[in-house]
Amino acid sequence: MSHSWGYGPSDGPEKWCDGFPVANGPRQSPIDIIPGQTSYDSTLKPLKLKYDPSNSTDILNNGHSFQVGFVDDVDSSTLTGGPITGIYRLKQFHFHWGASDDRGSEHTVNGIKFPCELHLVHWNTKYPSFGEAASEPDGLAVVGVFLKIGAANPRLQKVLDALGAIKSKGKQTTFSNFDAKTLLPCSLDYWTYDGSLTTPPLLESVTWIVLKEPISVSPTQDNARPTWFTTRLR
Ligand code: 3J3
Ligand code: ZN
Repeated sequence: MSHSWGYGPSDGPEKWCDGFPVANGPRQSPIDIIPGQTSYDSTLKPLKLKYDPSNSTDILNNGHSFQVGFVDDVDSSTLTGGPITGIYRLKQFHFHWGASDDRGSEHTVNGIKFPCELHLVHWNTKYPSFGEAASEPDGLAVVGVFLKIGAANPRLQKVLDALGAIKSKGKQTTFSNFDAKTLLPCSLDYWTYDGSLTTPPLLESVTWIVLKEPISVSPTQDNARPTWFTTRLR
């Protein structure tokens, strides 16, 4: 039986444990990142993100967010290095946002919420597929990028311009030749921890890699956020 979930008073995060008991597990995400309580690990390597723009396929309204999908049957859009071992393939990216600029991100830094958070979802190629990797403790690696209100970000505009075509759940449209690397900040310095998917099924299979440097989005661009997800208040 599939458990419906959302962000309202009757189906929001406080209720997710009813349908997804792992919500009470030991490595649930998101978390509050407190930089003063983190430790530097000299054994960690720099992140290596190699994305092939020709791998982007479509943009989908999945009812909880919109996600841009990528061809993931070849090693041409990959994450290597950083805290992970092996090769992880890019599956999709999506965003989390709120109904106003004072909230929206899933992770927080010293208790501060950002207006939006980008997640680039990758899966470990030691497993045969995304679906099988998603249930393994080292199956997924998600790169999180905070968005702060500031200068207009032209590299976001192609994504925002596509939203008008996917206003209802299940709608998708072609989204080709998009270079996901253009969404990354200059610095790839990161915090990392072992956690979970931040929405149901909340599987505890994610190596989180949260970039320290946010990217910018202008107030006008941020107001382009889909209002049709108004129930997804964070
Ligand atoms: O539920 C969907 C699944 O149907 C499929 O679309 C999959 C592949 O794109 O992504 C999700 S997921 O459950 O695997 N998923 C939850 C939301 C992965 C990405 C999201 O998790 S998060 O921790 O990055 N926010
Ligand atoms: Zn996410």
